[in-house]
Amino acid sequence: MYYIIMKLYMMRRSPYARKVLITAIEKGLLNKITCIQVDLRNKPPELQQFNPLGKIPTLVTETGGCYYESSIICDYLDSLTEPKLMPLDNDSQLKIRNLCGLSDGITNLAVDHFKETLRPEQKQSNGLKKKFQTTIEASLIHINKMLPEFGTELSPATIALISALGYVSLRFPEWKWRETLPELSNWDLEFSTRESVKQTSPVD
Ligand SMILES: N[C@@H](CCC(=O)N[C@@H](CS)C(=O)NCC(=O)O)C(=O)O
Repeated sequence: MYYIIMKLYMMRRSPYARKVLITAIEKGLLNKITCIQVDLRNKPPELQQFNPLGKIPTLVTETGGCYYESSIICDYLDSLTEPKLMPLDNDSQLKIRNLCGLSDGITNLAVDHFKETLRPEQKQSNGLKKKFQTTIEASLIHINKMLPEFGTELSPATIALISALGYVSLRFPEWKWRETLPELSNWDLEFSTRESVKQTSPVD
């Protein structure tokens, strides 16, 4: 039994925070976490004290320990309860972390692309935006061909991909990846009825 009350600095639409929330729900830990919504333009000073990077998600444990990266926060939460989302053997772990890296890479590009669209229009680089979009689309095509590697069981890798796809759909609905990549769309839809995925679905 866990009596730990943790603090999660987060934003509702952050794809990184979503990975943590899905993990927390799946691990039965959400009621042990106080979620603190952060306005990135006006960050609470204590966030900076815990995490000098000022990034979200940041998880603070009851004893004041701090976890800085979404994947590490997910690892930590996974360590607290059974059954584990991460497989136990080293080779499987390496494979899962590799797929996480690919999925998080898409998220990083989509976040960078979205940030570019927030700049004053005359300052935006169309070349950069095109490069982000082309790389994301190529990565989605690549992943579409390797879905068996991700599998259909919930794991850190599937959570990372679900979050990446949700964020791309939220920010760039006009890309219509569901129409061009129906296998990937069906894979994603299979998870969409899961309570943790439904509850954390990003809204604009
Ligand atoms: N690699 C980090 C990325 C976290 C990240 O970039 N978060 C963004 C929001 S989605 C952030 O905190 N930006 C605020 C800032 O850089 O000041 C993770 O996986 O946790």
